[in-house]
Amino acid sequence: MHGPTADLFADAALQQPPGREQIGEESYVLRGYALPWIDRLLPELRRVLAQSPFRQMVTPGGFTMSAALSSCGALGWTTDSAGYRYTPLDPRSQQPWPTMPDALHEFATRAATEAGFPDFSPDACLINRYVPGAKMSLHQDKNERSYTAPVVSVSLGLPAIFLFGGHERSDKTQKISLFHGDVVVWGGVDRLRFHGVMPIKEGVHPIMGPQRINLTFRTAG
Ligand code: MD3
Ligand code: FE
Repeated sequence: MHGPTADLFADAALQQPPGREQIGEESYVLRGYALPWIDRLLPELRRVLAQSPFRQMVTPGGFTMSAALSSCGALGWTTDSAGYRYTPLDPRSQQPWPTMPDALHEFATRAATEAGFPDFSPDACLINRYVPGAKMSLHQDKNERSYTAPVVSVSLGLPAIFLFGGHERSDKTQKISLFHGDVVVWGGVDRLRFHGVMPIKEGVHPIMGPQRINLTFRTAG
């Protein structure tokens, strides 16, 4: 077969479904997927942060993280001199983390379904805040009890350059730009790949102001 028909099929085979970019064997960027949800998500996020405000945490090695963190859901991720772990209590208040708002849970399960993970039910939502200059060094997420569930992340505010590496720290990384409203779903074989965030560039986002907030939904327990 020759001519325009053959080209049409060749192109179709290379294309992702609209708005779904594959970035790994089982990982997808859903561009702008959160935009229709923003007006439902932000008030819930504000409620969560009023109860458990952002705080900068210290790594077991004694370094203060440049990103500030909070959590909602049954389990929240924390770090201090004793190590990285999930806890049922906010160490700052010694009270349970704020419950995960229904809108956040529903959002995360729908996004996961969109990427081929229809059974996702997160029990932890980690909330990272980056001001310009803040970054996250290359790491693996290894504190969850099981790695069969995917991770769903949503980027809000200032853009970021996300670094997606391989299974060894020294593996080459690909750079992926993430913008306000972008959602990424990481599953299966990609779950333990090294990843990080380059220092956030100076700027002011029209809705979120001079910051980037990233939510990651996980099955931790
Ligand atoms: C890829 N956060 O909180 S979210 C983290 O933008 C973290 O705040 C970054 O890495 C951020 O641990 C990236 C995307 C993400 C989260 C978990 C992953 C990517 C992942 C686990 C495995 C592979
Ligand atoms: Fe991570």
